[in-house]
Amino acid sequence: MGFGKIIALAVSVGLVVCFVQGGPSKKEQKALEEKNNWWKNEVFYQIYPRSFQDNDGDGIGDLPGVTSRLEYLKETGITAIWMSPIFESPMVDFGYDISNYTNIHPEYGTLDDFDALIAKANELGIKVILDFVPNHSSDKHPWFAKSIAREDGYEDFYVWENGTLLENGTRVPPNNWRSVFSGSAWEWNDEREQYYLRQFTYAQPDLNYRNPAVVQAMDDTLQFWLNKGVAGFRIDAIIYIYEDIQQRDEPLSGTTSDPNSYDYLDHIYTKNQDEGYGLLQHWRQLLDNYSALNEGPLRIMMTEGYAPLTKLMDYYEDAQGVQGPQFPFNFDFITELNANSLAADFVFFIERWLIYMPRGHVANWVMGNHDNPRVASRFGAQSVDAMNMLMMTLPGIGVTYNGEELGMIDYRDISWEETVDQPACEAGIDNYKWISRDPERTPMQWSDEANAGFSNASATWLPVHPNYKELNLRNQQQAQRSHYKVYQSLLKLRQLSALKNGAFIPEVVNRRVFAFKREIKGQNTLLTIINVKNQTEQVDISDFIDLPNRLHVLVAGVDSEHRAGERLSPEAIALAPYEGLVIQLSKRK
Ligand SMILES: *[C@@H]1O[C@H](CO)[C@@H](O)[C@H](O)[C@H]1NC(C)=O
Ligand SMILES: *[C@@H]1O[C@H](CO)[C@@H](O)[C@H](O)[C@H]1NC(C)=O
Ligand SMILES: *[C@@H]1O[C@H](CO)[C@@H](O)[C@H](O)[C@H]1NC(C)=O
Ligand SMILES: *[C@@H]1O[C@H](CO)[C@@H](O)[C@H](O)[C@H]1NC(C)=O
Ligand SMILES: *[C@@H]1O[C@H](CO)[C@@H](O)[C@H](O)[C@H]1NC(C)=O
Ligand SMILES: *[C@@H]1O[C@H](CO)[C@@H](O)[C@H](O)[C@H]1NC(C)=O
Ligand SMILES: CC(=O)N[C@H]1CO[C@H](CO)[C@@H](O)[C@@H]1O
Ligand SMILES: [Ca+2]
Ligand SMILES: [Ca+2]
Repeated sequence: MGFGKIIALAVSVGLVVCFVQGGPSKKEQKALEEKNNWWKNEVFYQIYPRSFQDNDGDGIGDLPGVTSRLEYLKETGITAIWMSPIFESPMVDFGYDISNYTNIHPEYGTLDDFDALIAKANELGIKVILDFVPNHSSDKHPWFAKSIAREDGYEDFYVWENGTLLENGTRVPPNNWRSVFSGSAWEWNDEREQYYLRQFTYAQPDLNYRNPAVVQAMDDTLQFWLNKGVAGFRIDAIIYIYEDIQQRDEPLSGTTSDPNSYDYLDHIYTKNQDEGYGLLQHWRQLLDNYSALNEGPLRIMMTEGYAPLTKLMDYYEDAQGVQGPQFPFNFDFITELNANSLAADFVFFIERWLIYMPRGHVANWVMGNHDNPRVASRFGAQSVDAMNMLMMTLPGIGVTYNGEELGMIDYRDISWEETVDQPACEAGIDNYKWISRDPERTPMQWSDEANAGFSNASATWLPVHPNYKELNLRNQQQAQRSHYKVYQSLLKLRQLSALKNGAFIPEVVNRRVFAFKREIKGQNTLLTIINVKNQTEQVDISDFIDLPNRLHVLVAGVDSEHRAGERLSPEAIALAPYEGLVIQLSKRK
C-alpha cells in the first residue's frame, strides 16, 4: 500500500493522523485498520435491558444484570451489543421517553453501574453501543417544563403552535398530522395554551431541531456518553426528526378508509424530510472527530428508520458523497419477507439492498427487534436455524435481538390486564392483542428455574413465556444439538475470510429453495442453501458450483438429518422442510 493510499484511507474516515518521517509502519497501519474497520463484520446483539436479567429481585431487568451476563455473550462469540434505552424515564414508552439524557433510569441502576458494565465489557472485548433517542424527550424532562413556562432559551425547544379557534369556540389542531401510535399528532397544553407536536405518545413531545440550542444540547449528550467509553450510537426514529416547516396537511393515502389509522395519510410532511440528512452528517463528524482525537475504536452510528429504499441509501452517503451514519438498519427481513415468501423473494430483497447500496459501504441484516414479532413467530419455529444461517453468512453486518439465538417465541396470549405496552393500551381490549409489542419483549429464558432464571421476584414486569421449562438456554447448552449451538457455530464461522470478504453469488434453485456462494478466488468457498417451504426437497446444484469440488456440511440445523463434516453430493442434496445448511466447497485434491 502506498503512502498516498494511507492518507486517503485516513482522510476518508475523518481521522487526523500525525505522520512521522517515512510514514506509518506496518504495525501502525494494521492498528489503524483495526480501529477503523472493526464494525464491518460484526454481529450486533440487541439487549432489551428491561427483559434481560434482573439482578436485585424487583422483577425488572437492570444494568448489573446485563453486566452479569456479559460472560455469556463472550462465550457465545458476541463482541458488540446495542442496548435499548437505559436513561432516566417515566417509562410511558419503556425508555423511549427520556427525562434526563445523561442519567441512568433508577430501576436499571446508576452511572456507577454503567461504568462497571463498560469496564467488564472492555475486559471481555465487547463493544457497547447505546440507543440515542433524539426525536423527542419525555414530557417530564425539565426542558419541557421550561418550554411550557416560556423560560428564556427554552421557549422554542419543542414545536409549539396555536391551532385554530373556530367561530363556535372549539379549538382545532394546526393541521391533520397524526401520531404514529394514535390520534392527532398535536396535544393541547393548558398551561402554555398551545399545541405541542408529538409524533409518538402524548408523553413524547418532539424536540425542535431548527433551534440550534437543541442541536447543541444533543451534541453534549453524545459527548457525555462518548467520554464514558461507548463505541457509538444507534439512533432511534430518525425519519421523524424534522417536519415540514410550512406544516401543510398530509394527503390521503387511499390505502385505508379508517380515518383513525396512521396509514390513512401519506406521510410526506412528517417523515423522511431532507434536513434529517444534514443532522446525521453533523453527528457523523462529531463521532469522527472524537475518534481521531481519542484512543480506541472508531465510534460509529447506525440508524433506525423504516423508509423507502433510496431514502435509506442516502443515509450511507448523499448525492454529493457526504457521509452519514455507518449504516441505516436494513429491515427487509422484517418488512418485506415472511413465511409466505418464495425463494426468489429472498434473493430479490437481498440483491436489492446490495445493488442500491453506494459503493464502498457495508450491508447489514436485521433479523428482529423489540417492535416486531420474533423470527420463530414470523417465519415459523422450524425456520429459526435457517434464518440465523442466512443472516450470519450474508456479506456485512448481522443484528440479533436477544433471545433469537434460542429461537424464543412471541407470547401473544398475554392478558389485557397484564398488557403494559402503551400503544396496545391505547388500542383497547378488543384490539390490543395484535398491536401489542409485549409478546416479543418477555423475559429472556435462561433456565427452567423460577421466572426462567430471569428474576427472583414473585412477579416479573411482563410474564415469562410459559414454554420456558423446555425452551431455555441451559437446556440448549446441555443438548447435543440446539438452536443456541447452531448460532454459536455460525459466529465462529464468521472468522473465515470467505465470509468476511468473499463475493456474494446467489441462485434461485426453485420456488422453494435458494442458495448462495461466498467466494474468494483460490480459496475454499462457502455455500448456504435454504428451503423456505414446508416440503421435502432433493435438489441438484451441480451446475451452480464449479466441479470438481467436494462438499462438506459445516453447519446443520437442530432437526437436520445431516451432520457437520458429512460429505454431500451436489446432484442430490436432501433438504427437510425449512432446512438450511452451510456447506464448504473445497477443490478436490
Ligand atoms: C436468585 O436466588 C438464588 C438463590 O438464593 C441465587 O443463587 C441467585 O443468584 C439469585 N439470582 C438472581 C438473579 O438474583
Ligand atoms: C441529569 O443527571 C445528571 C447525572 O448525570 C445530573 O447531574 C443532572 O443534574 C440531571 N439533570 C437534571 C435536569 O435533572
Ligand atoms: C398564538 O396565540 C397568542 C395568544 O392568542 C398570540 O399572541 C400569538 O400571536 C399567536 N401566535 C401565532 C403564531 O399566531
Ligand atoms: C364546532 O364546529 C366544529 C366544526 O364544524 C364541530 O366539529 C364542533 O363539534 C363544534 N363544536 C361545538 C361545541 O359546537
Ligand atoms: C470536526 O472537526 C472539523 C475539523 O477540525 C471541524 O471543522 C468540525 O466543525 C468538527 N465537527 C464537529 C461536529 O465537531
Ligand atoms: C407442515 O406440514 C406438516 C405435515 O403436512 C404439518 O403438520 C405442519 O403443520 C406444516 N407446518 C406448517 C408451518 O405449515
Ligand atoms: C425498534 C425501535 O427502536 N423502535 C422504537 C422507535 O421509536 C419509538 C418511539 O421512540 C419507540 O416506541 C420504538 O420502540
Ligand atoms: Ca431489577
Ligand atoms: Ca420530529
